[in-house]
Amino acid sequence: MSEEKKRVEVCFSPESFDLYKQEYKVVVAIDVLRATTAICAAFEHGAEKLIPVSTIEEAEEYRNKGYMVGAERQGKIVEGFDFGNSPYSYMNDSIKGQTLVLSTTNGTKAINLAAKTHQVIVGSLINLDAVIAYLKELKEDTLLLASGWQGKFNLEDSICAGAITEALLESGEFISDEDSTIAAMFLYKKAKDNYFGFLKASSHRRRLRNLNLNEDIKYCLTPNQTDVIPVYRDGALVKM
Ligand code: 3SL
Repeated sequence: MSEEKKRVEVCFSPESFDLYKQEYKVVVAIDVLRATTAICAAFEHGAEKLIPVSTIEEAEEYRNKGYMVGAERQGKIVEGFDFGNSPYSYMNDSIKGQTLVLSTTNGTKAINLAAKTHQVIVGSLINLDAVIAYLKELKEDTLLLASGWQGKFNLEDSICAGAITEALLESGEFISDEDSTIAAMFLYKKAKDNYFGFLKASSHRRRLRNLNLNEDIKYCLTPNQTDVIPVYRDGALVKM
C-alpha cells in the first residue's frame, strides 16, 4: 500500500461524469432508490451474474434469447418483462445461479457509463460498510457516482456518497477538495439518524410512495443488510 493519500470525490449526476472521469481509478455507482440496492439484493439472494443494460431494446434482445430480464421505467415494471426494480423481486429461489439482465431508468445507465472507462463497483446503503471497508483496503483514487434522476441531482444517492466519503476521510488515507463532496457530507450528517424521515419530501421517495412502494423504500434505506459487493467484469456484474 502506498503512503500517498488518495482522493475521494462525489459526482452528483452522470451528466457531470465527463468533468470528473479522468482522475479516478475506481467508480462506485450508487442508486439507492432502487437499482443498486436491487442489484445487491439479487447477489445476496444467489444471482450468479447481472448484465446491466441501458435501453429497453437491449433488454428485449436478451429476453428473446431466453434470459430472465427485468426492466423498469418511471418506477414501474415495463410490460412484458419478468420483473422490475424491486429488491423483493430477487428474494426467491428462481434467481439462484442465474444470469439476470436489468434495465432501469438511471442506475444501469450510470453503471454502463462508468464501466466504459473505469473499474466499477456497486454501492448502496444496504452494502455500505462492506463498500467502505473495500475502498479503504484498495486505497485508490475513488469517484462516487450518484445516478440521480434523469440527469438531475437527488438526495438519496448524495447521502450515501456522503456516508462513504466521511468514512474514507476519517481513515486519514484519503483527501477531497470538491464542493460536491463537502455538500454530500453535509447532507449525510443531517440525514444519518433518520434516512426515512429526512427523505420524506424527496422527489423519488414521493414517486415511489405514489406507486405504493413504501416497503421497497424502507428496505433500500436500511443500511448494512449485506456484505456483497457487485463488481463489473467483462460486460456483467458479478459478486466480488
Ligand atoms: O432510476 C433507476 O434506475 C431506478 O432505480 C428507479 S426506480 O426506483 O426503479 O423507480
